[in-house]
Amino acid sequence: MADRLSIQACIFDLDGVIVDTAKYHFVAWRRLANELGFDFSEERNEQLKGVSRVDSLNLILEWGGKTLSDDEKTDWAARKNDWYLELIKAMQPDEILPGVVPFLTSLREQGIKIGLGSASKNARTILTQVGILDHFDALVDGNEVTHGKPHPETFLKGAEALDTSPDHTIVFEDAVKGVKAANTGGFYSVGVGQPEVLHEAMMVIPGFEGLTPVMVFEELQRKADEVL
Ligand code: B16
Ligand code: MG
Repeated sequence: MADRLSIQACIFDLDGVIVDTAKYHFVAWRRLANELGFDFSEERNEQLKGVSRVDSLNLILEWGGKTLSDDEKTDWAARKNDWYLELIKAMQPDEILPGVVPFLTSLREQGIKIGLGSASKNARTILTQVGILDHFDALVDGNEVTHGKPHPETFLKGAEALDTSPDHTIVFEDAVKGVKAANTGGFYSVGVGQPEVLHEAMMVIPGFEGLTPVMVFEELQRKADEVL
């Protein structure tokens, strides 16, 4: 039997874990592509999950075979963000993914600290818009990091802000790059999505509906015991 897990904090990715903003990113990126004279599919949009704004733009331009100067890239990225902000302005609390609020509430009741670790520079706006900003003790977003996921900086800064360490912290992530970031940083990693895609995560959940923190702690403990 491994040492008992002593979890002090949980850090959540935003897009794909707390809310599904990928659909709004897709609409805005697609508008950008169309205005530049090409298109891309929803399947390709999957590859943009968890990827920073500038890296997403570079990928999309590559798909469309377009070359832009740095100044032009800055302009188009700003335009895309304006369209995206316009879309998320209409978001409502019912867009919080099922089971997330009860899960966060239960963590708080158990004295476990809660952080957000997102690549998005709009994370605070989104959490405010859907009314759950006050569930979080610390927020690390795209404005605060130099290295995007799979670099662990986002989550390491989150753990620091929560005054804890990776070996006492669980990261919830829907993107392969985010799971890698959590693992590299020495965190417990929980994938949110499909096990075939997120096989590097220590455990995978389909979502938070019907899930309690204790269920996650016990499953992670079971995995830790299996390793020994
Ligand atoms: P922004 P996450 C990521 O959020 C999105 O998954 C990704 O599609 C987006 O490009 C990135 O944030 C940057 O977003 O343009 O709002 O700064 O999954 O890390 O919460
Ligand atoms: Mg995500």
